[in-house]
This record gives sequence, C-alpha cells and structure tokens, in this order.
Amino acid sequence: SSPDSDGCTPELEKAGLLNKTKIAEGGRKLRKNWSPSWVVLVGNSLVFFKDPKSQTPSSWKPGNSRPESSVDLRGAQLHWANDLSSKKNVFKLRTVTGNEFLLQSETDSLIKEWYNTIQNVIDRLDRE
Ligand code: I3S
Repeated sequence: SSPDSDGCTPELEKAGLLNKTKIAEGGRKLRKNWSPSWVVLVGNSLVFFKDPKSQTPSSWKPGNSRPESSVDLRGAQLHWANDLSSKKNVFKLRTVTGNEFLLQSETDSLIKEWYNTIQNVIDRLDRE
C-alpha cells in the first residue's frame, strides 16, 4: 500500500522515479526525448524534477528544489499508450492545454499504481 493509504497526509499523494518524455506542447507534436524524472503528485498537480539522483521523497518541498515543470491535472486525460512506444508499461497524460507526456516504468505494479493514483485525482477534480 502507498505511504498515504491512511489518508493522514492529504497533500503529497505519491512520489517516485519514472521515465518521461513530452510528446506534444499545446497540441504541437514534439520529438521524443526520454529521461528519468522524479515525479511528485501533490494536490491537483503532477510535478516533475530533474536530476533524480539528488532527489529524495522529502526534497520536493517548496524552496528545497526547483521543479522542471508542473502539470495541472484538472480536465486531464489518461490513457494506456503501449502503441506509442516500443517500451512496455507506457501511459499518456494529456492536459487541457494540449500538452502530452508519456510516462513509463519497467515495473508493472509501479506503473499501475501511478496510473490509478493519477486517474483518481482526475476523477476527483471532474466531480468538483
Ligand atoms: O516514436 P519514435 O520516433 O519511434 O520514438 C523513438 C525516438 O524518439 C528515438 O530517438 P530518435 O528520435 O533519436 O530516433 C528514441 O531514442 C526512442 O526511445 C523512441 O522510441 P520509444 O519506442 O523508446 O518510445
């Protein structure tokens, strides 16, 4: 179970290392550039950090580390996307602004957890 399965820390939902590439910006297709990213799901946002080696689960906090980018999950769409890569365990996240990311892990259970957790946040925001 996740560290937050008891709901005692409502802000930070999940953090971990995933492979990431952005494939579209504002609906315009981009060239893939896969790299490891420290991914943090906090509140309504998915936040990406560079240099995962220097990151720890506590170092995402404001002031400690500058995010590379951040994604607003309100209105976002999530789809399994194994057709978009030769890698296994790939999903696509599309924001309302037309930014698209692929996220991937070699570990089946880990990518499923990420998928479910992000989808739960999207569903919660859809109901608001
Ligand atoms: O969808 P593509 O074009 O097959 O994606 C591959 C390329 O981005 C490739 O880089 P080049 O643009 O230098 O060929 C990457 O190295 C591959 O990882 C990409 O494919 P995968 O299947 O890994 O997503």
